[in-house]
Amino acid sequence: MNVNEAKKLVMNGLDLQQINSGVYSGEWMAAEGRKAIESICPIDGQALGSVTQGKDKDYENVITAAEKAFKEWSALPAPRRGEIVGEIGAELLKNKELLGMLVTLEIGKTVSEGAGEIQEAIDIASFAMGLSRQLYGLTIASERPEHRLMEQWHPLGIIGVITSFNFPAAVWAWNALIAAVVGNVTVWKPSSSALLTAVAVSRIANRVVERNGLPPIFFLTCGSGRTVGDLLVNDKRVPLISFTGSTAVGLSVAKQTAARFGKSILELGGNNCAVVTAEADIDLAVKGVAFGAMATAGQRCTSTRRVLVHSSIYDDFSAKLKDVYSRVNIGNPLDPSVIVGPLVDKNAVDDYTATIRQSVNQGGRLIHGGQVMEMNGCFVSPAIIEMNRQEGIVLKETFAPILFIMKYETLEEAVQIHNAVPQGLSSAIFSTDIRETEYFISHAGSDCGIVNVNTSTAGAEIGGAFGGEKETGGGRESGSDAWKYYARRQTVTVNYGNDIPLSQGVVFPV
Ligand code: UN1
Repeated sequence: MNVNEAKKLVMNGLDLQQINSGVYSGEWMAAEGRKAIESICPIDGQALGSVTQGKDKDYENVITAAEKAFKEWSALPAPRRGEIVGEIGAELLKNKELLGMLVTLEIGKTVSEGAGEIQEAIDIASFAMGLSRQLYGLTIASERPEHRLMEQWHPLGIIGVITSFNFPAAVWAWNALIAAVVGNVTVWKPSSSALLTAVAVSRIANRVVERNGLPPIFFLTCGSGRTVGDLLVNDKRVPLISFTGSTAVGLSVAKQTAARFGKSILELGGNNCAVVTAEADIDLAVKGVAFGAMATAGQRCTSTRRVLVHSSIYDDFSAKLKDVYSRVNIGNPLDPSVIVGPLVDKNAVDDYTATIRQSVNQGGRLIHGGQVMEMNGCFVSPAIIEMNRQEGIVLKETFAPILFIMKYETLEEAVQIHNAVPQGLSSAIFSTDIRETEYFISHAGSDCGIVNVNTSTAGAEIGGAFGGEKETGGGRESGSDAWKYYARRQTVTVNYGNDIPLSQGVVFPV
């Protein structure tokens, strides 16, 4: 399908023609006198559409509506909230193909990955629905007679969700749908590279809430980080900010929220590494590393950026990897045979070129790719760069398909190199030897939040908690018990006796 056909299909199918507003407070803000921001399609460099950005007063309208909606939403029993979130999942499923294609048009994912993105949101909806009947608290044995001690979890209120371009629907869903079953409402500031996806998804989710006779709970404020982002991050009425983006911006978000005693969930940069040992199934490792490094054109937080290969298999592995790279189809991501689409924008292309240049200046040998393609749009060829030592540019995250390949001799040395970067999101080991794989997942092994054995650093399922250590920010989102971040814990002591016995044996004879 060509880009113009896809644009027509998506804009009509999702009924996006009439929406030109990027602010939703229960109704779409009127456009007059507001600045429009364009959404540019990275496949052809043309505008896909535009939405308007609000002013301070429009932001106030959103927060006022959110405070009101929170009262009503949090009063519903959690399983009822879960049913509504389940219905949102069903609506997303109905629109999966069109929404996936919109993701392809806005940020350049392949059609399969665009559909996968929406599937990830559907998966989290069903997870959240089940969770709505399992928001358990504890009962604790009290040291006092005729006392009961327990803990329960209450919603926080308004959650600010700031997302990046690369998972423009899924990461919103991780936050907004889990927050919703816990009883919260959300205000979303999406990336300015994925505005229409944010409009489309918010509209679908709120329609479901409204048809259940409730006020909308998924609010939207499109705009730049410096305007809308700062308002949200510094707003005392927003007790939690969930931020996905760069380490530099994340650090400032953390400081600003802490300064007002707000909480933050940070999902920042990754510099993910795969270790391929002498005992690896080499063909499987090649596939896992190729997917990790090239999927989403290397623009996932979980993308494989480094591969450490045992010296005894280094030549074999790198020859096979180069062979896979040379067979990869780069181009229009709407074409199902294409597996590497464009980078998100021209800035990303500049970062790619600068990183390749710096790597070569720092002693790297470009053994595959590394060129900007002579095509309209933001296409580059995935690069493999051999490095003798891990230093300089290798320690930085570049959101592009650039893979650094290095040699190692012992697994201890590999783990030491693996961990010697500032980031700590995802990691992988490829080995058929249980002693090696167990070592890698032990406390002495990978220091990341996510560790994979014989599979890629990228492509985590929603059932586990997602996030990482060190400069990745320490946050956890999505599955497992990450829901607790969106709740306040309350410890409850109930005395059902006729006296006031005191804890720690204290006497107070009044
Ligand atoms: C991200 O890049 O911010 O694990 C999220 C993965 C996806 C999510 C990535 N499920 O690659």
